[in-house]
Amino acid sequence: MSDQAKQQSPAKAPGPVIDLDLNNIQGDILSGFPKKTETNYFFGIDNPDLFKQQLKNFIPLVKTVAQVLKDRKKIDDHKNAPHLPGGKPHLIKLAGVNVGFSHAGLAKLGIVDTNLLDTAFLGGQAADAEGLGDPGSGTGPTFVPDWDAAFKGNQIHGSFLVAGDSHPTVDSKIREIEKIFGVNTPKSSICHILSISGDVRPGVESGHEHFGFLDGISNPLVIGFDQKIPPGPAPVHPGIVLLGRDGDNDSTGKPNVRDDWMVDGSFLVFRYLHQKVPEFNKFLSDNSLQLPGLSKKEGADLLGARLVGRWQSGAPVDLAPFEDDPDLVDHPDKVNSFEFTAERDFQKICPFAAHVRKTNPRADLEANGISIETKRILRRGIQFGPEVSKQEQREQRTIFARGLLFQCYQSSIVNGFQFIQKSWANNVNFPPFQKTPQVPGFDPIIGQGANRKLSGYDPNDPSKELALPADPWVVPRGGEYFFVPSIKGLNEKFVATH
Ligand code: N7H
Repeated sequence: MSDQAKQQSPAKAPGPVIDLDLNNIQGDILSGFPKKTETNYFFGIDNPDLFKQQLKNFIPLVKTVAQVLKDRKKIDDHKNAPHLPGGKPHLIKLAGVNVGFSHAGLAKLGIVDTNLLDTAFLGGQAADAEGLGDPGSGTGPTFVPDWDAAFKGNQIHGSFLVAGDSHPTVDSKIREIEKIFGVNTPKSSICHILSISGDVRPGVESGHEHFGFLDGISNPLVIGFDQKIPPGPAPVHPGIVLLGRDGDNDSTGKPNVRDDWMVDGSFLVFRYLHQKVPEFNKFLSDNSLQLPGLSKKEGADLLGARLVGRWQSGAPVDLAPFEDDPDLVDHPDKVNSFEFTAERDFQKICPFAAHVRKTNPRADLEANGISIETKRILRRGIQFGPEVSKQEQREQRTIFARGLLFQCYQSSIVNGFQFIQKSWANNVNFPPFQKTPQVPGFDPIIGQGANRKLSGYDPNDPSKELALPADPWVVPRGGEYFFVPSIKGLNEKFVATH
């Protein structure tokens, strides 16, 4: 069938799915690549016909969910294998490759994507930046975000996501990909726009983001994929993440109509978020909470925990309100088992605006009969940039760029990332329904807007408000929205048929 004929083939509304086809779904989506380092290789497509031919040789490199599960098993077996006394197990050499396309990229390839149905994706992230609250100049059509040039002008058509155990492994995979697409040769179909690499932080900070908090704890479990469902937020239907699967519904609850090639794909949001770590630490120290028996440092740690909703250890404030309890983190049955029901109407225990409460309000909405299932996202970020230097610590200001390569998957950016950022994090009146006159305020970590403040930071007097710095600690410097197709989708829609 010609490409054009395929584009005109009738769209299908899929029925409920029984089994997920793990060989058809790109690996990072459901299982998350095991990784010590990851590179986002952003490219433009110069020669669409040639690209479609070369893509045939690239698809075998794309790691599926089934393959990532095998990789994870290999890693477990390796960790459990007997090693020489005193000898540390080395990491096994593993790489994972995925690919996504922006709307501009699909347009360049002549792919009609109307049934992707996502206005955020169709417009691209730069067009969304003002609505997300990103700083910039101008307004409406003339708005230009304060982003790095590469992310402006819709020039990014796609992204190769390459993760692995080390830089040499990832670099050699990238060279393999570049060879397939003839980069730097006369037979090149793409141009390399920018690569951004992230690394897991070293030593005891491994797994912690740059402000020092353990990350990657709470992600939605997916019905039909995750085998164990520990206590915590309800698992989500696969269609919350995958297009065309059970739960991928429109606002009236009817299954979204998708084209065949879209099924099992997912939207990837990439955000290049810089973090001002010395400034964040200075703020915590300057505003350290003065409670009986707490040192200045402990008061600063308590304030940090109340801004995030978890201690740096990962222990939830809702379960450990005034003192860290790192043991909670070692118990899968406890670490996510809270609903903000300990105290729903006041904020002595956890501020309404705490980052994890804003981004997953749990019983704040669900106890009022409002489902949050469609607002759940699967986060897959990694840190970039060096550790804070002695000079930065001394001068309490950022000199070297660092932060989070934020990535999340969902079947609707409008319901997922965009909604969380705009309608929850930036919305001072969210979460609603509390029986106090206090306005919750901004999410102190990612909330954007003028006159940023939050209430509830001081457990002694939850009505007190804390003014946040006009220059936020998290600064967006770019980003894009991508569609990450299934293997079938790649083969049937993207590869040249002649
Ligand atoms: Fe957040 N942080 O260190 O403060 N985030 N986040 N995030 N975030 C979470 O539960 C952080 C960002 C969500 O289910 C934790 O895995 C930082 C964006 C959601 O309980 C920590 C940045 C968006 C959750 C951080 C950042 C979200 C979550 C707790 C930017 C979406 C799960 C660890 C630099 C718009 C909530 C964990 C739940 C958790 C931090 C960005 C969303 C520590 C530093 C842009 C949904």
